[in-house]
Amino acid sequence: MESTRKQLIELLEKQEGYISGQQLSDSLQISRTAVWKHMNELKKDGYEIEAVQRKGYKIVSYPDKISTNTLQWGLDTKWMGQNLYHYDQVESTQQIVHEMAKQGMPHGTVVVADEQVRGKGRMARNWHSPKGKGIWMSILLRPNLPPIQAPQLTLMAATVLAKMISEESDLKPQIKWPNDLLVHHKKVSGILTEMQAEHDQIQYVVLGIGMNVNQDLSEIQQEISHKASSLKIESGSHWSIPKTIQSILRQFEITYDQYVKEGFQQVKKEWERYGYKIGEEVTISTMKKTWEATLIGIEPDGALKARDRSGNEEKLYSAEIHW
Ligand code: BT5
Repeated sequence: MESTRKQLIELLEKQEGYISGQQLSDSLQISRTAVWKHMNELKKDGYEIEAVQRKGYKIVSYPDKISTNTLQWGLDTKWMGQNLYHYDQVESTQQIVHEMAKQGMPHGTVVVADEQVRGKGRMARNWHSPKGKGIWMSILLRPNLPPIQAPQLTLMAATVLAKMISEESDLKPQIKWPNDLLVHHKKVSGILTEMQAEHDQIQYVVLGIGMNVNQDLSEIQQEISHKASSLKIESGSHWSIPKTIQSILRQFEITYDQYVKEGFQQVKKEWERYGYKIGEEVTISTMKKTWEATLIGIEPDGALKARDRSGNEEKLYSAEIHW
C-alpha cells in the first residue's frame, strides 16, 4: 500500500503532462479502481490532483501539511530521509537527532518539526521557528571523516540550499560565509552543524537547517526584520513545504555522495559561485586591526580567504566582516 502510493506519486511527478489511468494501472500492476482509490487518499493528504477524461491525471499542487507521509511519498532518494520523523512541536530538532544518534539510528535519518519552541542558532543564539511557516529540520550524518573536515559539511549544505532555491525559483541565492543563505541581501536560511568526535574520527554530525519559507513580512520578528526574509516574501509566491523539503533531501544526497567520492573541490567551486561578495572589497576587523580586503574564496578547512591592498593573503576564521 505505502510503496504503491510512493510509486504512484513518482509516476505522476515524472510525467510532464497527464498520465492515463490505464498507464498507471499497468505500471503499478493494480486495477483502475485501485488507482482511483489511491488518488482519493492522496487528495485527503492535501494533494490537488486534476483528472481529465481521456487524458488522465496530473498533480496540480502539493500538500502544505507536513506529515511523515507527505514527506516520504515521492521522495526518490536512496538513503537520505528514508528514516524520517515528523513532529508537530519540539524544543529543537537538533536535540532529538542527538538522542537518535546515541541510540544508533542510521546515516541519513531526518527529523522535521512544524514548530520549534527553543530553536538554536550558533553560539547559543536563538532561531525563530514559527509554526507551519518554515523548514526546521535536522539530519544525522555518519561521515567517515576526520573532525577537521567537518566545516566542509556546512559549506556543502549551503551549496545544497542555494542550488535548491535556484532550481525551484527565479531567485538568485547567495551564501554569506560561513553559513547564511541570503536572497536580496537578507537571510532566509541558516545552518547549524554539531559534531561528536572521538579518536580523530567523526562519530556523527547533526546538521540543522532552518529555512524561512512562507512567512509574510508582518510575520518576521521585528528585531530581525531588517536582515531576515522568507522565500515567499522574496519570490512573491507560496511554497509547498513538503515539496521543498524533498527537493533539499534529494539535492543533499546527490551533493553529499559526490563530495564523498570526489572530495572538496566541487563543493568549493559551487560555494564560490554562490558566495556573497566574493571578488568584492569589504572591511574586516579583528581584535588587533581593521583593514580593507578583497574576498577571494574558501579554504578546505572552512576559512575565508582575503587579499589586502598590498597583495597579502590571509585566512579568516573568526574575524568580523562589515558586509
Ligand atoms: C544559524 O545560526 O543561522 C543556524 C540556524 C539553524 C536553525 C536550525 S532549525 C533546525 C535545527 N534545530 C535547531 O534548533 N536549529 C537548527 P546563526 O548564524 O547563529 O544565526 C542566528 C541569528 O540569526 C540570530 O541571532 C538572529 O539574529 C537571526 N535569526 C533568528 N531566527 C531567524 C530566522 N528565522 N530567520 C533569519 N534570521 C534569524
